[in-house]
Amino acid sequence: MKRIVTIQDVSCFGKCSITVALPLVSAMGVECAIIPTSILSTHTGGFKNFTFTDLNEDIPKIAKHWQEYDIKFDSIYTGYLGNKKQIDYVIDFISKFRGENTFVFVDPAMADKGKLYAGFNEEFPSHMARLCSVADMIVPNITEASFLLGIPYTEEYDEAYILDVCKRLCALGAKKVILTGIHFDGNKTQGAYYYDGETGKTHYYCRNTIDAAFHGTGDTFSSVLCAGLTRGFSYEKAIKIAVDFTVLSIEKTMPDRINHSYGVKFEECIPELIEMMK
Ligand code: PXL
Repeated sequence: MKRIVTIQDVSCFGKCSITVALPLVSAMGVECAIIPTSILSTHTGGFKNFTFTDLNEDIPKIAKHWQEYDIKFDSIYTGYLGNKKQIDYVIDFISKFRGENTFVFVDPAMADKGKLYAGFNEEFPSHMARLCSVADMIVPNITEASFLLGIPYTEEYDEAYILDVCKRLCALGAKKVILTGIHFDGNKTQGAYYYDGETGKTHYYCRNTIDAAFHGTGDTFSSVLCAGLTRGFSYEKAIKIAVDFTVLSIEKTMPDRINHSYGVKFEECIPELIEMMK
């Protein structure tokens, strides 16, 4: 069995980060260890007065204990990180736990729709860019990509622009990029655009756009994608499963979209996820 360690926050209510990664990575038949980096009462999207307690100093302590047992991971999967200090500790963790075949997957979860999430200052993306520079694969949306590169955010683009963004992200140091939420036909469809900085290969997989926004869909996509790639699925298969599962989770939530905008009902789709892997 393959083993992932995911390093991100625990948002106690709201279905994102670790509360999405653990069930989905497990459902995909991959062992999931965790390093919780902060504890929040809810995620920061749409809730007011959420609590935030950082666990910064636990990160090196957990790493040191694991080193005593020579614990190894097939993949290191990072998501939302709350401050610069956590990013520094995570970069240090990667340098200590990266073996020859370790897959380092970084979801620079920090922004959407042109804006940084609540609580991040304008300096934060430069620290996330340092983490991206050591990744085998990064999975930003177009807002995050713009912040990482320090370029204006736009939803008006063509494939040449997207390819250039991918190339510039690889120039930061990331080996492969998957841009999420990419559309080329006036937003009738959207999907994931893959670029391999080593071979120059590209791949695009999209589905019809659903006109609604839910929190945690990026984490749903990343968790399934990282687990699929860790299992050894081809990037085409892993991307297809991750996009199709995210779309299915959104479709299942649509009838209850007003009450449930804080997260998607991915739990009801786990039987289909297992089918998709066959
Ligand atoms: O889903 C990304 C995410 C993770 N963790 C926290 C968040 C968000 C998005 O808003 O606020 C705490």
